[in-house]
Amino acid sequence: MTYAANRQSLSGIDPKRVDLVVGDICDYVLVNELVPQHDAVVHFAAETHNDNSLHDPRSFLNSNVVGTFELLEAVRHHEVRLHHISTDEVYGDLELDDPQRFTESTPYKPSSPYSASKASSDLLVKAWVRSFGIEATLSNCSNNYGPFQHVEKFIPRQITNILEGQRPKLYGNGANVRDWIHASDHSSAVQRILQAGEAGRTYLIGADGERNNRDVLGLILNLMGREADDFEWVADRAGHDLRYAIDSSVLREELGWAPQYTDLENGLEQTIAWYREHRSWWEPGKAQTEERYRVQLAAEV
Ligand code: TDX
Repeated sequence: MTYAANRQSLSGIDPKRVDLVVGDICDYVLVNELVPQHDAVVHFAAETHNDNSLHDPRSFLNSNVVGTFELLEAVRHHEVRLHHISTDEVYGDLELDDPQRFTESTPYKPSSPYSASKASSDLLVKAWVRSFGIEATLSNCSNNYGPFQHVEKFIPRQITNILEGQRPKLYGNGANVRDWIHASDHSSAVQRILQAGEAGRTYLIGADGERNNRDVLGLILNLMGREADDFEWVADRAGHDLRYAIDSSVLREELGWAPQYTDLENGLEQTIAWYREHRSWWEPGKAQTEERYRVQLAAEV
């Protein structure tokens, strides 16, 4: 339960289907008690926000690298299947006009403390597969959006800013491209890999959703009835990756997966409606998040 967790996310789920164990994945004793009680471990736990990693990298090394190491040791000793969740950011970034997209064989070239920590965790998983023969699969997914996303992330930050009467914030010149996928599609891909993925393999997850940040913000402003220029330019992120793009054809062709959300505007409309209807979910953490951004920006000046 770090700052990014929210107990309200479990409301509405049948309590008989979920056991919430509050603990740290770096806690060797706890992890070794829990892992043998399960058929599989799906390892989503991570520090994920690039901006935070530029200001406090230590927690990223702890959760993402040491935490993954502890899980690997536990699944090795108890012979439990692992699926490791990771990010397209491990591959670095692409030029805007590069015809190539990331594939399973693209070399690793992470840029930020966050992406370097995720790349490290991926390499640990691959080493445990090769050296110890653990039964593990990996997936690297593009940028997620949808309900329940923390308000530090680009899309919910701008939606909730508008709902609170603040102007959205765009970094740099807004030309950076992200490859958007709805969180439900990410989840269905993970489930498919768990069911049918081949041990030791990496699968790339993406929904052909490349858009630059300015265009995405333009869609949000339009859907929320604001003028196209009703936002603020703010200082660029240090080392800001220019473009991510995923080629997910292996997942589609070999495992028969396909995304359900193929229209970003439609997905954004539903996401905006969700944030409008779930103020009690995001409001308590909003001021703290914006305060963290304010402090981070002040430290850069
Ligand atoms: O206020 C903002 N203004 C802005 O222009 C914020 C928060 C972001 N941005 C830009 C930076 C990025 O180009 O929007 C883009 C998306 O930013 P984030 O939501 O911070 O995502 P990103 O850095 O691309 O990383 C995300 O996708 C890959 C997740 O945070 C990672 O965990 C995931 O691995």
